[in-house]
Amino acid sequence: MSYDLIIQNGTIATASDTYRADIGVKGGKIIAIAEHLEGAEEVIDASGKFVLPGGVEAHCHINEPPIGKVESADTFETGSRSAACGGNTTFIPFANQARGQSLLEAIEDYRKLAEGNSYIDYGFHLIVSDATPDVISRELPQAIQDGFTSFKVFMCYSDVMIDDRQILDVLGTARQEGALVMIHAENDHCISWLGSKLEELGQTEPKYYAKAHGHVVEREATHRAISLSEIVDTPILIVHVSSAEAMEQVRWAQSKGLNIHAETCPQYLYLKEEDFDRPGWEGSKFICSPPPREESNQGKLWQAIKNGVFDVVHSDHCPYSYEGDAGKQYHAHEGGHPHFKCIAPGVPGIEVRLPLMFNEMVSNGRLDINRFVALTSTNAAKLYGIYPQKGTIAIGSDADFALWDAEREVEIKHANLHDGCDYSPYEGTVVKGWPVRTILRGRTIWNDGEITGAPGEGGFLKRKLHMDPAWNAPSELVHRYV
Ligand code: DUC
Ligand code: ZN
Ligand code: ZN
Repeated sequence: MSYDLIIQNGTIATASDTYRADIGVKGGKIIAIAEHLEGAEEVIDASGKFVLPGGVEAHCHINEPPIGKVESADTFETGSRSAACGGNTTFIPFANQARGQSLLEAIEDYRKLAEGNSYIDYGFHLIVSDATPDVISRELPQAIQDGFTSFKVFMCYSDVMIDDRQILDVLGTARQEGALVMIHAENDHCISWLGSKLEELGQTEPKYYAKAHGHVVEREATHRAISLSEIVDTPILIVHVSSAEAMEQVRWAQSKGLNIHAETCPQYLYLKEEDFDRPGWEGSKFICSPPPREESNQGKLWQAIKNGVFDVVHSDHCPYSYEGDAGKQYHAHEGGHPHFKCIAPGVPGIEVRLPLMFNEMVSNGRLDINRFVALTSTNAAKLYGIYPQKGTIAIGSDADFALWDAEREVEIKHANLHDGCDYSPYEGTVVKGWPVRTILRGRTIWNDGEITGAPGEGGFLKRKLHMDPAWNAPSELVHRYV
């Protein structure tokens, strides 16, 4: 037998091409792509299906520490299982440094949580919440060498945010080492001032969350993040861009020649501010940071996706259960009514990211399938240093695939999903196109309703630097400050 596995008769789509071919796999790698292959221990007939690179989910919060009494609903086992059932073969959650904690110690803590528990391959972005001189000059460079080549900083949330000067320091190390900084861009002082004013007016229902986190709050911070990146002359990626006004800042920076990357998420393309108006505590299901915006905002984000402003679309899966006293309604159990300040921000969505995007991009014809693959797999693999091992179908790449039935219509019901949460904000949404089989390094881990993988089959990915010369070459147009 020449191959461990042959995938026959499928239509391969990568970020650049769509064509009919068979794929031969040996030792977990793609070793042949040809019109017709024979001689394998296992043959999968992919007639009528698309064969795509496995999804790369590069923004998700798994097993993060509790916020007060509110606990993450996913472990590495449940989060990776859900990701696998949604067509993903790689995910990159965060390793969250607590204030006062060594960054390298935080990495070890998360490695222990993940080891032996993940269904799919994984790396970690680091959340830098304590940018001490030792972290900046010793721990970060060490972590980058160890394969943690991207990190996130927050411009809001008192327990994790760092100030502009500290962000400049982090960017300086990123520039020196060639790493990528992801920035959560919302202005903390504005959020807290607006929140207090709303509270004084008695405006505390979930819908007022969107007012405290208004467009200007995100737009200002986005512009400031871009300025910090310009000063240090190093690329950044603005995560979870929700507001068209923030997106316009990114577009402006890109047109100026700055190396600004951007991500948006399904919640900003499917959910709306009006969802907060649902009765009782229901509105809390949609609270995330930044929040979903008014419906007219969605079209502007779609146009920006078409125009290439966004590199990636990720779920920002951040699961807090709806029921119980350790989730969205913990305050109800203490006798409270829905108050936007007392609801943990985050929505689950790791399993439905790819179907939601396939539905709008491919089934509804907004983009071609190659752009879908680029935005949900290939670009993340490039940005985060795992390409071409991940994110494409090519000789020598890992044999990671999602087989898609482009005709299958599915109504999203949380009861059919596989995460550790207890609701989906997309409940009742009907999508066309579904990942019917997920293959990790040649092994089927999800097969049309059946989980065939196991925790521990996913391995740690030591990531390379993100540098892609086509994207990150210094711009001739930009003034150099340092
Ligand atoms: N946004 C969320 O909604 N939750 C966790 C962190 C974040 O940035
Ligand atoms: Zn964030
Ligand atoms: Zn997030």
